[in-house]
Amino acid sequence: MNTQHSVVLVKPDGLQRGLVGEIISRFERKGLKLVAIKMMNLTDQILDEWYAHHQGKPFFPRLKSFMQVAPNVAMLWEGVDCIDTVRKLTGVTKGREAEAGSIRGDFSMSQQLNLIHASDSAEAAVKEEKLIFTSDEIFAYQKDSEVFIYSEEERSQ
Ligand code: 3AN
Repeated sequence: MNTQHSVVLVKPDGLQRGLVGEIISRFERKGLKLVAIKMMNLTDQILDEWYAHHQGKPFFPRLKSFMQVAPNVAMLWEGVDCIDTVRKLTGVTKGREAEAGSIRGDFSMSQQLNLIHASDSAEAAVKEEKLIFTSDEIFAYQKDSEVFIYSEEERSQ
């Protein structure tokens, strides 16, 4: 099967608001496969690389310190076209503009406190997976329900 990985972080606001289970549940119910999960404090070094595209912007220092006020829950999800699927379930960056039905659309009012990070490209997913997970934290296993999630044709591609 031609699958991708997507890195998801439930950020400090999601953890504080008790939304970890809700967020995991949305990806599980969609049919994505959880292949890694852990709780961690994000270091300055990780955040500088993680948000390299925001370096120099006025909100960057605030964003960094916000990401360190509590641990993050990091996950790796797997599926066909996983990156776009996870972004769709996540919703656009500004919570109050995100589509109803998406995680941000249903639970966030803010641009910074938007609960969740999700990889936005294949290149970002590879970079983020390396920054967060070691190979022994990522699990390869057979998900038996996959025969009811993807067609035979999709599974053979
Ligand atoms: P997304 O999280 O939707 O991929 P990015 O990569 O543009 O959006 O932004 C990364 C994070 O930076 C966001 N999740 C949000 O917490 C924060 N952020 C983005 N833009 C702003 C902004 N204008 N003001 C404050 N925080 C921001």
